[in-house]
Amino acid sequence: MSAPEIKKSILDHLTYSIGRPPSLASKQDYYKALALTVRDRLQQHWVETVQAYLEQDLKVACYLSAEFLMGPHLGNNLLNLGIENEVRQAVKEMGCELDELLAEEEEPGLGNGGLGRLAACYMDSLATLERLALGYGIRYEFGIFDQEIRDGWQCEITDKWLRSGNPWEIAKPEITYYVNFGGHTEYYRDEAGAERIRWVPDRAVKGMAYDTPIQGYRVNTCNTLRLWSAEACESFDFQAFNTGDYYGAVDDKVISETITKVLYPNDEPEIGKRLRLLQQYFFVSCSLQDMLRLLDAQGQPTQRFPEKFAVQLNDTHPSIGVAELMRLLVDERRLSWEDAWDITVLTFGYTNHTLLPEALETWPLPLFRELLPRHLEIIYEINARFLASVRETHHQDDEHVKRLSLIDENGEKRIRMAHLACVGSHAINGVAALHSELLKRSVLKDFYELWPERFNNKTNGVTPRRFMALANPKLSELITRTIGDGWITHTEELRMLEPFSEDAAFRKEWRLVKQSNKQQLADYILKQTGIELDPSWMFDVQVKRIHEYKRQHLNILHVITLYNRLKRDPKLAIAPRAFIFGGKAAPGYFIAKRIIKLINAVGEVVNNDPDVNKKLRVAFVPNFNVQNGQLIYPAADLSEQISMAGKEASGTGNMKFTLNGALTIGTLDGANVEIRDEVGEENFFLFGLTTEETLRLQQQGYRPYAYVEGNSELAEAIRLIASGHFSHGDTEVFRPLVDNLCQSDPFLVFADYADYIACQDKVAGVWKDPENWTRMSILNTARAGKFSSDRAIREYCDEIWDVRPVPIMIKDKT
Ligand code: GLG
Repeated sequence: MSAPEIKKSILDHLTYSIGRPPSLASKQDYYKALALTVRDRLQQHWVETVQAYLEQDLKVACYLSAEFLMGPHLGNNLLNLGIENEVRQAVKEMGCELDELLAEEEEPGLGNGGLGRLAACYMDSLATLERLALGYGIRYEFGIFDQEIRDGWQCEITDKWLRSGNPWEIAKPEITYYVNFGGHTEYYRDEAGAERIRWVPDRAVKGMAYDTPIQGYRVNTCNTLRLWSAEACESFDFQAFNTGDYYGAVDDKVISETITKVLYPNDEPEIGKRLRLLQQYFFVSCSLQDMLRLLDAQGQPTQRFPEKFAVQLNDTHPSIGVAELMRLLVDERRLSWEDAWDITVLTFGYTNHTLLPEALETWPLPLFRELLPRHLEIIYEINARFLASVRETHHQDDEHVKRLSLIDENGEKRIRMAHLACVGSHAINGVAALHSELLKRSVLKDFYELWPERFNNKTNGVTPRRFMALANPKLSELITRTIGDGWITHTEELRMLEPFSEDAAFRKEWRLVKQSNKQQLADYILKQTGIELDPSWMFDVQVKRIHEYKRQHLNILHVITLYNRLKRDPKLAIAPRAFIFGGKAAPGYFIAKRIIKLINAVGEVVNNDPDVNKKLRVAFVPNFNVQNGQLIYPAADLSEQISMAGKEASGTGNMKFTLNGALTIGTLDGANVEIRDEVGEENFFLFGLTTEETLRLQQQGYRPYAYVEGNSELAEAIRLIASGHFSHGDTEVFRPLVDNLCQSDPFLVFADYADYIACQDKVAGVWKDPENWTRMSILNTARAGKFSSDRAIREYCDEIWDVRPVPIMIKDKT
């Protein structure tokens, strides 16, 4: 597409789609007209992709996820289509700057953190690797809240991302399904006289599809992200309307539409909320009905379902799908239980994303019975058959059988969704090598002993398109100029950079790029917070959800330690550092919200104290999201990956930093282990207890206060927080945090403190030699190729889904 063609299309859309003369059009109007121009182009690819699917007997990867954290579409689509320069020129001729139009886009924040962003990276890689795929999820009217910081505290603002419309989605009113809830089940005889069961629900909701095209990088494949929105079946209850109860008549509509109103803002959920179960069942039922319709549309028999669809469960959120597919096959399609079960197990794969026991989903039995009575019966039947086979073939004792059961009978009975997912899937994977091992040893041990062949590892990955090519254009230009652009789709080629780490001229260019990225971030932070950062300082960054296990408070203890050292000796020669934090806390997570307050409180004191603020600064970037993440990762010198070992399943931010040349200070947790293996231990700052050591320490009886007594710097830091030094004398505000650490410290912050500080001192030493730091930075990027989501998706496709590449030809390119 040439610049003049783009210009014409934008003007056409201004007139015909938006209805504004150019003289009256706002930036938002121009953004939309441009988005529609780009979307037209995607639609051509999309139609050809669907055509290929219909004509050939192809298998589709279906990624079921309650979250897709896509980030802004425009920039990414321009990159993947390869038309950024033409568009920049076209809009310039119309008096606009492309960057201004890019800034007009509301970020679709339909996810909390790593899990939702992983789904988005996987969609990018599936299209780029020319694999047919459908992402199925929920079109939340309100995504993850916007975070504002007021007086150091997090405030949550509703995310009205649809307020100006969404040019990327296409409503498909013809693709709708009914989803039932409640009621009871009953026996009946079918035409052949056989006794069957049917579900008599007492409510129904309609799910409508909204499709977003997902364009691969420089290929013709364009896949679909299909998100379901809930609607009332009828806008009015006519019965009530006729009797004059007008408001009562629309009640049902209001209730139905609340199902997809809002994303639950918990990253590691523990809440057993009814609406959450409704959301899960709603989107899973729509998605499975949609697959069956696609199968019918191709004239394929139901038996072929697993040959046509590989369905991946992104955590347990969609695991009700196991029972729903059984219901659709047995009750509605009248397959035998055995045939239906074979299809189900061949179809599903299950990815586990967490070992935290409080995050493993279970539903109270009464709630489940009330909403999904038929599914409860099906789960009972699955469980009965499963446990009978376990007793028979494995001669398991009662204790063992109890542990495997889909129903937790300790206390109030609950359905264990992870167990349902394991029983109903032929493949079960963790998201990093360590995590997959720990799964087999802890939460899923009994299942591993039963079916070792089902277990496998799929280390997470991130897309190098968004997180390098788009987010870090300057580094990308330097890399491409040096080794060609093959790395964008074959990140293993980044290895060709290794010899350049010895080239002083190249190192200088590398440093200049980093410097300029840091200046850009500093400008952004100044604008957002009023805090001034010097880009010649080390940028030490921790951005991720705020959670005790991720230990942002360990990081802030380091800041306080340096503060104390400088206060004692203002002339102390320390390497100047900017500590940059960002991340949202779940609105109901009391301690996490105090950690945010503490970071800001320490920042206020440090940044305003002339004794220290020439060497230390602290900034909390409000509202960390995909968009500002794209500014942050390229500007980091040091990446903080300091979770307690054994708690972070993988992490993906760690990979984004490494790809962009940050050095990592980290524990042996999640994918950090593999990052260190790849980049070399001499290019990674390791500290902290190992998983085994943490377990041993906790078994022996951990006494956090003993560490305070044994370490004067730690004692001083804790004393200062408790004394109100950072809170205008208020000794109450941080008391819960201090008490929690001194009394229980569940994530071993104190136990790891001394080693963390020693390691940070080492970091500071290495920083003093910029040539060596740059050498290490280059080697980090050069050796990070494994962490591309392309590698991860190839593994899923080859080892679990059996989904092969299908190049899409554009037949008529007029
Ligand atoms: C989880 C984990 C992360 C993981 C991510 C994607 O906590 O460690 O990287 O999924 O697998 N809840 C999450 O974000």
